[in-house]
Amino acid sequence: MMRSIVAVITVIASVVGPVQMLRADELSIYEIQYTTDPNGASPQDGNIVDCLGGIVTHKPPRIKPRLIIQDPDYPVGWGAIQVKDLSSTGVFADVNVGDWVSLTNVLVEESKGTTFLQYMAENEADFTIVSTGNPLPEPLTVAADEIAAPVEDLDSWLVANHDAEKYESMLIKIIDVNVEGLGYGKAYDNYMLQSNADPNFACWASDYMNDDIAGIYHPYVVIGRYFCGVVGVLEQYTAERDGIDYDYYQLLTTSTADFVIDQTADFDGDCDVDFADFGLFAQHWLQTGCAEPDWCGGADFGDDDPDGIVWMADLAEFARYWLAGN
Ligand SMILES: [Ca+2]
Ligand SMILES: [Ca+2]
Ligand SMILES: [Ca+2]
Ligand SMILES: [Ca+2]
Repeated sequence: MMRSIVAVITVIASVVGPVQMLRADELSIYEIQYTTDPNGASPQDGNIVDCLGGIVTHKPPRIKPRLIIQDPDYPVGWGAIQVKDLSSTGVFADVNVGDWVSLTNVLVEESKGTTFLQYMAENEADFTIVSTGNPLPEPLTVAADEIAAPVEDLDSWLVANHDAEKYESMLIKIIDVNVEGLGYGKAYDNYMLQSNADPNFACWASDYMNDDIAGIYHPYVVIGRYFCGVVGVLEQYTAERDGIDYDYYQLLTTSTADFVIDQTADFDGDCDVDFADFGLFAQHWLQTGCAEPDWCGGADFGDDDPDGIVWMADLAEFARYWLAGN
């Protein structure tokens, strides 16, 4: 009998390997973030996990060391997460934007509404720079109402729902907005970006993670300012201050480049320059008699002033904007 038990254990051990080798598979960011819970908390909250990680999209200045990483395999939601160095030993000093970082033994923790991978020495957390120089994921363009501003009540500012949760920590872009208010939020550093397409829609933004901040806000952020587009990392924030409860999502800009002001070659008005814009430009190819105010749909915009015909000079100009991404 004893011999047969030993034999069975030996067989099991040979299949599953030594006990100390047993560990959960590495989780993708998606597997950590994805939830159907209306409150949006990670199903891994409280667990110590290994994570396949993602590309570092931002390494914010001035605050407790952290990385924001995004997995480009999940471009439409649940694809990014924040990593915070709670050991404060400068472990991420040599990590750069564009590096792909994977992590082991990090604690998944919901903190003030946002899911973090907490990097703690006592858990023997570790990380690997898997590759460097990766292109950053393209910011996902969303409508302002998809990350809607919270609704004010007597003693609260709360979002109506957590539908924006899937964008948490992802690079996203909203287009065609104006700055319509300053001084919102728990730290009074939020501003309102109101949609020009539908003024009923607005979202909150903040510059506290911006490399190029001056004072509370980036210098571009003034009441009434128009932006073709604003890019940022979305963060949820929950807190109580002065008897007021807050629960909101804020678009966190990362640098001056996140404020898109002018897109000269953006022919379809979506605040980028891509193949769709080239299609509209090409419709005017070799058109003559271009004149004010339309200048052949704007296609007569070559590097000298408009000359009335859409030809090589205009194509070269378009190509310059296309290559520059604006
Ligand atoms: Ca959240
Ligand atoms: Ca989350
Ligand atoms: Ca465009
Ligand atoms: Ca021309």
